[in-house]
Amino acid sequence: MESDTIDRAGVREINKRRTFAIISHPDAGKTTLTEKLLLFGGAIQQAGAVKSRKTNRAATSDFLSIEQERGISVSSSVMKFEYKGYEINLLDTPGHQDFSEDTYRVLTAVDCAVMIIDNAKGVEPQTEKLMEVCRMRNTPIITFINKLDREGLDPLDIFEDIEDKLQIECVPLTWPIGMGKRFKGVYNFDGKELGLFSPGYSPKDDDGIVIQDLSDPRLDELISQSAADSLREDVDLIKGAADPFDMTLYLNGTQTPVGSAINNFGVREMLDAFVQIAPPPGFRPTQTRDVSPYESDFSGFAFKIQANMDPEHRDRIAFFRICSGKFSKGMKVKHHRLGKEIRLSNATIFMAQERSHVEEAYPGDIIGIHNHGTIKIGDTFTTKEPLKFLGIPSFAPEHFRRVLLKDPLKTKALNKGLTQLAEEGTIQVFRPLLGNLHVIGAVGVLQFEVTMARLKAEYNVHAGYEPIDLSVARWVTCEDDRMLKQFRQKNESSLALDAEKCLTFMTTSEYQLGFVMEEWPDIRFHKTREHNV
Ligand SMILES: Nc1nc2c(ncn2[C@@H]2O[C@H](COP(=O)(O)OP(=O)(O)OP(=O)(O)O)[C@@H](O)[C@H]2O)c(=O)[nH]1
Ligand SMILES: [Mg+2]
Repeated sequence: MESDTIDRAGVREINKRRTFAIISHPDAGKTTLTEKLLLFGGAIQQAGAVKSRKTNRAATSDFLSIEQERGISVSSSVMKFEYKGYEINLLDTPGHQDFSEDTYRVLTAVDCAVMIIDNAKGVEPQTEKLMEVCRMRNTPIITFINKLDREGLDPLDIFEDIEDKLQIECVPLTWPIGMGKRFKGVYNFDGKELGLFSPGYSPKDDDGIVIQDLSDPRLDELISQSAADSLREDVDLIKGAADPFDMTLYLNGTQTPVGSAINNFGVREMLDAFVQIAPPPGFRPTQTRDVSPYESDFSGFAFKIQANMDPEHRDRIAFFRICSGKFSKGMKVKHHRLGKEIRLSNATIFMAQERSHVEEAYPGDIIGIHNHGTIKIGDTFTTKEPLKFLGIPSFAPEHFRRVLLKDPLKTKALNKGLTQLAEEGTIQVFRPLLGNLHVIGAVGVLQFEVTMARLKAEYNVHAGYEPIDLSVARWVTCEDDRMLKQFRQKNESSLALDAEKCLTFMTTSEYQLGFVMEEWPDIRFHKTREHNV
């Protein structure tokens, strides 16, 4: 049942919050943009050069050593900063499809997304997949065309590509003037003014040269007559062709405002537009009802677990999205899966590289809760009402390996490592009902490498893996307990328990699966599973 409304100070705090994920195909520049945003928000002083190992300064948001070595993001990270009176929670996600489960989980915890398109590549396959996930949840999206310092596609072609492949209508916020070496700046449709880029521009400068009127002859001097003419032409064309920005269409995910940038330039414009149009925290669905952020009773859910974030602490953190009410340090909440009351005494907020203790937090905020194995992905905490927030999927793995351990003395450490990494969703772990194997399963094969590297770095376990003749897994349930028991007896050698002790059927091919499904029509075989339901 809905509780009272939060007090006025609370309402003000909620309305200041913007919680968003940055998404795209690998390598489009999410982590780089994250750093730029943090720089503008004053959260960090100097951006780490992504992929530049020479400088020894890896990107702030790529904290796992594997990520720093490879220059890719393997896992999402959360950062909070303040900008012009707004409290921004930003989640940088991995682009690589092998880590897409992590990205999907993050999308359940945000109110909007920023999608990055590489100027040279246009819409890439993984972006299309992510768009599908956003559409499932009607997540509003702002698009950002990046890397304009390189030669790329004509911006109009990119618009067409986005509209075609992603089925979303584009409305330009800013328009690039030239690209690559000819890049001169951006035209801002909203203020109808032009920001000109000068080499050596730094985010600390206020703005580049600003020209208020496109017909100003100074423009021809500053960017050459031909560039000025083609800009005037482009702007006329777009004004005629593009629909005007419509807040309702943006909020329901059918229209996307598009900005563009190179390095630092254009990022401020994007951020200014973002805080104005991105929605504050909204309603969130649970099994029983939708929860409004303005309800006074506290509620929220864990959408991600991360072990050993800080090598010096060796702890496990549950990333928790607050959905309603106010968090205050030391408050007691009901942990519904365990049916227990717990005290949240030691929560942290992620400020770029640092974590600081949080005294108060509001809907939209993402806080880190220390966890000794009692919090799992999908767990809901509330003041009292038994709620269960929805939409955190686990996908059936498609790749399988058998874990090999050379040193039998490390069995305990291996079990611990695999259990914790499975809880995080880094990998899925299966214990066959027969025998003493560890089978690991993944949606993408890079997850195996990450698992081995983390076992070594964080648990001091040197393990390897070898192929195993499995390629399909399905979680099985049945309304009839007796039938399930029978199924279990007949198929014992193909059954395993996953890390949450859910019964899983594993076999060599879809064909084999089809065969068994036909034989057992009352057994349900699930390809996805909601966490902890
Ligand atoms: N020229 C140019 N390169 C850029 C720009 N932004 C990012 N890059 C480069 O693009 C590469 C990928 O950048 P990242 O920020 O790591 O990309 P990402 O989207 O976070 O990649 P994943 O997390 O692995 O999906 C790096 O080498 C960056 O230096 C830009 O505006 N211009
Ligand atoms: Mg990245």
